[in-house]
Amino acid sequence: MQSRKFLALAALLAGVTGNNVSAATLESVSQRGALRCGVNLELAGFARANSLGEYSGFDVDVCRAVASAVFNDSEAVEMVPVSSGDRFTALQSGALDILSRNTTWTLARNAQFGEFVGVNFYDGQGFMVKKNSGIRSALELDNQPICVSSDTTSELNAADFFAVSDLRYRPVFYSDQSEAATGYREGRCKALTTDRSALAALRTSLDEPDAHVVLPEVISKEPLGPVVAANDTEWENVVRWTLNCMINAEELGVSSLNVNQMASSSTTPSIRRLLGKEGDAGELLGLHPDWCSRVIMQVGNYGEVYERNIGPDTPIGLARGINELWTNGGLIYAPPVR
Ligand SMILES: N[C@@H](CCC(=O)N[C@@H](CS)C(=O)NCC(=O)O)C(=O)O
Repeated sequence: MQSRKFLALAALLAGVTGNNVSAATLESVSQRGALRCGVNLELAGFARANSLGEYSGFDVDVCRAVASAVFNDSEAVEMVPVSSGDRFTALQSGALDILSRNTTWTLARNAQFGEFVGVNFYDGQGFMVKKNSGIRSALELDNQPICVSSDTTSELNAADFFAVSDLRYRPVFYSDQSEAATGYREGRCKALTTDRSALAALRTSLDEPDAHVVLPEVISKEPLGPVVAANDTEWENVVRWTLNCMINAEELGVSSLNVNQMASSSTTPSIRRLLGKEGDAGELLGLHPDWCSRVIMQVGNYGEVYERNIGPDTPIGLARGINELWTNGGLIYAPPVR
């Protein structure tokens, strides 16, 4: 009787598991020898290809970090450029293993399209105008044409902002970024609206960046982060903890410059756990014990990735601001490895 009950339970559990686990992404990625990462078509500092077709940027580095954790090879990534309109369809169709493309975590997207593994950039939406327009506040944009990407949170937030500010909203929609930039440059819109980080990036690609100004208003919360398909907890954890590895490394003072030495001689328990010298973090993720050391060695910690791609010393020139570590008064905070 006892054993029959047990068998029934085991069969039930097997059935439930069979239904819920849709794809073993870690396994299929491993077999393929590369992961497929959906990135922006072109956004300076975040995702951009050089003349050889090699991608780099802040969002691209999330993909490279996961490739380092899984393959010990930051190059084992196939970059798949996706637009704001096709990013979620691409993720759901299985064409992408990760979507890492200035994508805002919202309830509806989480419920419908996939799991956000964390936040790699806390952003907010703003407006950019030509300096010589004389406009110095978004409240001066009543009934002015506003360039905005379709299928974005930008489109929705702008509508909210104009409604609550009692201003008339005149959106000019575009589905292609270069078209929008051209439209804005040629004066078809008085302002361009999207995430402020993207405005900073787009500004650098205009002929005379100094002739444009980002207005002071921040009209929304845009927590940007990588997304994976739903129903694959194992893969979700690999991507989530790769991001957490980079954040924890910065907090613990582990960088690409000292990771080897830290791995061999640090006696700090949290550093030893992060770098696979103690505990079973790698095993729990289905990865090599050195998974996080490899990420830091090949890609760097969160701060290094930030400074290299979008920090104050780059053309994008974004101060850390709220994207400082929590220990420095910012919002960047990763749960512990233990
Ligand atoms: N974070 C926002 C906006 C992201 C977004 O797609 N921004 C624009 C401006 S940078 C863009 O990439 N447009 C190009 C395109 O539509 O492919 C979202 O997740 O909806």
